[in-house]
Amino acid sequence: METIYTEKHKLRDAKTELFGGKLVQPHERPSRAEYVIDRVRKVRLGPVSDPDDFGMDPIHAIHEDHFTEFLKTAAARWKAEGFEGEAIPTTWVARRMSNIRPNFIEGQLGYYALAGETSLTEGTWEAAYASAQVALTGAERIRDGARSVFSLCRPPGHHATADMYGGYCFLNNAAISAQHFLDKGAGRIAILDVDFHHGNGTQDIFYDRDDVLFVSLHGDPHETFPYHLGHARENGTGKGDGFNLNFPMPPGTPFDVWRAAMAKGLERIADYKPDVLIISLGVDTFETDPISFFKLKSDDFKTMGADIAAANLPTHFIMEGGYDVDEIGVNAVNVLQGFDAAAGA
Ligand code: SP5
Ligand code: ZN
Repeated sequence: METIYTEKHKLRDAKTELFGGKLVQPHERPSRAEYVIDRVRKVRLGPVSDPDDFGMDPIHAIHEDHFTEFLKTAAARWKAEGFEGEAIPTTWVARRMSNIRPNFIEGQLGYYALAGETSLTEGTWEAAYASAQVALTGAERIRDGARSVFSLCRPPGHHATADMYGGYCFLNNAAISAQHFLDKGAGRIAILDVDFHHGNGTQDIFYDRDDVLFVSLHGDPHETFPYHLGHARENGTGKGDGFNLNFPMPPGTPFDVWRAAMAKGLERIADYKPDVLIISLGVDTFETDPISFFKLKSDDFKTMGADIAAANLPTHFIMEGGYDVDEIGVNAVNVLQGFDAAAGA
C-alpha cells in the first residue's frame, strides 16, 4: 500500500495542552507521525510519496471562509495582543448565549473552539493545510484506481466541523476527501471512523445528507471526549435520516465486543454500496493509550485491517488519533498490513 506523507506536519508543534487543569506537553505531537512513517519504512509497506497541492477550493468545499481565515491568523493576532502563552479559549457560546461573532481575538477563540485543550500556534495553519493536501492526494490515488492508500495525515481532522476546531483537529481531512470524491463524480461515500473518540466533526458536516454514510465506533460520550455528541440515537436528520450510525461503548471494551460492533457497521456499509470507503484511522483504542479506555492489543489491529479488507471496497485510510507514542507506529501499520494480507496485496 502506498503512503502519502510530508514533513510539514512538524510545523504543528504546540508546547502546551490544557489537561487536568495544567498546561502539559501535548499528546498530539510531531513524534506521532515519525513513529508511523518509521514503521511504514521498516516493514516496507510500500512507496512513500509527497502530496500534491490542490489549493484551497477543496478545503472550502467543507470549511467556511471566515473559519479558515481565522485559523490562518489567530496565533499572530493573539501574540500581537501581548499574550504570552499559546492561544486557548476561556469563553464559549454556551446555552442561550449569542452566536454573534466577537471582534477581539480572545472572544473569537471561544466562538471557533469546540474544546479548550487545543492551542493555536504559529505553524498550525501550514501543517493543517498540508495535512488536508495529504488526504486529497490519497483520494486522487483511489480515483486513479488504487485498491487502497494510506494518507498519513497530521494534525488529525475528525473533530473539526465546518467552522470549529478542537480535539487536536483543525481541518476535517476525511470530510474533505469524501467531498472531493463526490465533486469528481462519485455518488456515495462511506466513512468508517475507528478512532477511540467520536468523530463529531464528520458527523456534523454530513448529518443532513444521504450521499455520505457516517459510521463511528467510540467511547461512550457519557464518559469521554467529545462528551457532547456521539450518542446511539443520533441517526441523521432530513434527507440524512438513517445515514449516521454511532456505536458508543463503555470503559474496558475488549476487541471481541468492538469487533462485533464494527461488523454491524460494515453490514450497513455493504447495504449502502458506496463507491469508496474512507477509514478515519485512530489507534487510540489501544489498551495502554494514555487518554482512552478500550482494550485493543497490537495483534487486534491486524484483524481490524483484515475485516475492513473483506468489505472489498476501494479504501482510503486517513490517520487520526493514537497517543501511546511508542506503539502507534506498530498499531497503525498493523491495520494496513492486515488489510494488505487479506486483500492479497
Ligand atoms: C483526534 C483525537 O483523537 N483527538 C482526541 C482529543 C481529546 N482531547 C481531550 C483529552 C482529554 C483527556 N482526558 C483524559 C482522561 C484520562 N483518564
Ligand atoms: Zn481519538
